[in-house]
Amino acid sequence: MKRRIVVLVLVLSSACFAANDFSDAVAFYDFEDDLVDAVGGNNLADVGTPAYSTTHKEGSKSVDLELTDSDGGSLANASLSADFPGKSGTSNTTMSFCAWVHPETLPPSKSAMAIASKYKASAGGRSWMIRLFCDNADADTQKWELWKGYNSGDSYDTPAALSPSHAISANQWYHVTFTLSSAGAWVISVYDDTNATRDTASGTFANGAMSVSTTQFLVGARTATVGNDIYWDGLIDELVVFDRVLSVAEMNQVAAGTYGSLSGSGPRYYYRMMLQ
Ligand SMILES: [Ca+2]
Ligand SMILES: [Ca+2]
Ligand SMILES: [Ca+2]
Repeated sequence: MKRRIVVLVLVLSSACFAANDFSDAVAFYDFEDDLVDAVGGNNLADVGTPAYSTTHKEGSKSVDLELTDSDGGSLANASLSADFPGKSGTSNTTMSFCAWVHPETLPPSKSAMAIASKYKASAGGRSWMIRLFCDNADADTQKWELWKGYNSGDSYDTPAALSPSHAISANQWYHVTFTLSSAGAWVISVYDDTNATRDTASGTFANGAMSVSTTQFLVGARTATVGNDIYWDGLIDELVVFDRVLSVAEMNQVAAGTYGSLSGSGPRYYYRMMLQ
């Protein structure tokens, strides 16, 4: 039998595909005038009155959350997709998180601003939270912090922190990422867009896996015992949640806009093979 292989090679310029492909993500918010999840159906409801800014890192807009208006986005636990990290009734304890953030102000001493959370600051509600914190125990240094609950969300580990090599400033872009494994291993890695530097810290939480909880998913705030608190002040863009641990190399791809199947640095090839 005659067998012929026809290979069609299509060379795609990376310039034509300078955007991430998040089709393998749990949730992806591009913040182009709304709080819609482009991949997982985890659409957020407005908290306060979020606005949209043309200062952006992806597409043409970012979301602009005002501290003074208590702005954010929320989705109840029961409405989260089945693969969402920390969803109650699941074993979803492995995750990665990426977002571009551009604070308009910095938190004062002993204060924090949450980028995103599934974390209620009371018993039973603690899963995960990423935030910016002004550490009064360390000369009021601004740090990125990852919080994780355990013991059915009743308790929390000593927070993981990243102190970057350049001081964190208002009105600059940072690509903030973290990963969390089911064994409690964590990585916080932040790309400072202004200084073109990446800082990474890693470790293992003492108390194992993250607790799942019935706490809502919040962008730009934390769930308090009553209402929400530690609101974010500033811009957030290209927020993405995964149910696996990304490598730092993949975090770099996300920051560079080259993450996903039809993207990459340099030409990519598409093979169509027909066996006859
Ligand atoms: Ca955008
Ligand atoms: Ca603003
Ligand atoms: Ca503001």
